[in-house]
Amino acid sequence: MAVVSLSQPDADDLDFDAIRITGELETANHLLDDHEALMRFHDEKGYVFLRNVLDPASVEEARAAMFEIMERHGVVAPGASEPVWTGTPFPGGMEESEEFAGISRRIIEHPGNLELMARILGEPAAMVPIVQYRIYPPNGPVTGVHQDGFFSPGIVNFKPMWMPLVDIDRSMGGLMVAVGQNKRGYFHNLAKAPRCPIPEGVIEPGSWATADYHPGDVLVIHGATPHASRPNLSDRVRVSIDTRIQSAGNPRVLLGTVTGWASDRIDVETHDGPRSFRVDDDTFIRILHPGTRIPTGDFAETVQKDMKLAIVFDGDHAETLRKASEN
Ligand SMILES: O=C(O)CCC(=O)C(=O)O
Ligand SMILES: [Fe+2]
Repeated sequence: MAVVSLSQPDADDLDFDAIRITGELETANHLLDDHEALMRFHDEKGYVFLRNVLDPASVEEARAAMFEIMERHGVVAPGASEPVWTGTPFPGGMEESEEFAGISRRIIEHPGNLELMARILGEPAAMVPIVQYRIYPPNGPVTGVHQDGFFSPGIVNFKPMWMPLVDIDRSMGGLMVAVGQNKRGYFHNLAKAPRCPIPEGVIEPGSWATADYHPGDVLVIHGATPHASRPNLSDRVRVSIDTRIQSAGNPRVLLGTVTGWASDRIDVETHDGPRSFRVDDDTFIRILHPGTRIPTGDFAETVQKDMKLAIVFDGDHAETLRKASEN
């Protein structure tokens, strides 16, 4: 179907606090050997929830790395094995901090996990260099209702995935998903740019579902599925990673280091050598802060040599230029 977004200048924004979760996410482990059936489930329900599928040692390694960072910031006690909050706040806006670099790549590129990713995609998988690491203490940040695909135009064959690294029960702010609401285009309200909040009354109120999550689980979210986190009302820290996977054979996102540019062009050095892409009004430019779009007219003055960017491309056209969050 044609993907549309809403434009409703007078609409009320969706009332987050009024959302009631009435459903339970279903696991799809039994469909892992039947990719067609797995994708039917994904397209119908808008998610794929897999219980205890990541290699345990790789999860333990990621968990230990996150705990080390939490310890360093005093968020958990030294030597803590459970994410009990000390009361020390964790600074906001750290989701893409350099401190975390490599944790996601190590978990995704673990051979056993790559095999799982290939079963999810139906072909060999690769990591997308866009990752958020979340260390969310009680009453910390809450992620509002959004559809990932709306914010990443051009990523046609990627799959967002969310991985809990501690037990995340319902009091701790795990994800809720609007089941089956992925088939009606984007709900984001273009009339209220740049935030484009989803209006009240468009998502089926009875569609919300969640689960108690455990390390080793993977939740794949359809790019058009509305989802959000819940507030963390517990005494523990919510620790999770969200990243994306894509086709290894036909990637649409690559990591590049800026080597040159003009107002309508960007040159980058990539893993596989130098590449150039066209930049125009259809390029979604988010090179300083991933949440802020920069007009194409400002591109040439804003971009800098050696910037690391995630580039979503279609042929030689840059669909999205985004500050890279992982290398
Ligand atoms: O963990 C969160 O708070 C949000 C995660 C998310 O939006 C995602 O994985 O796409
Ligand atoms: Fe998301």
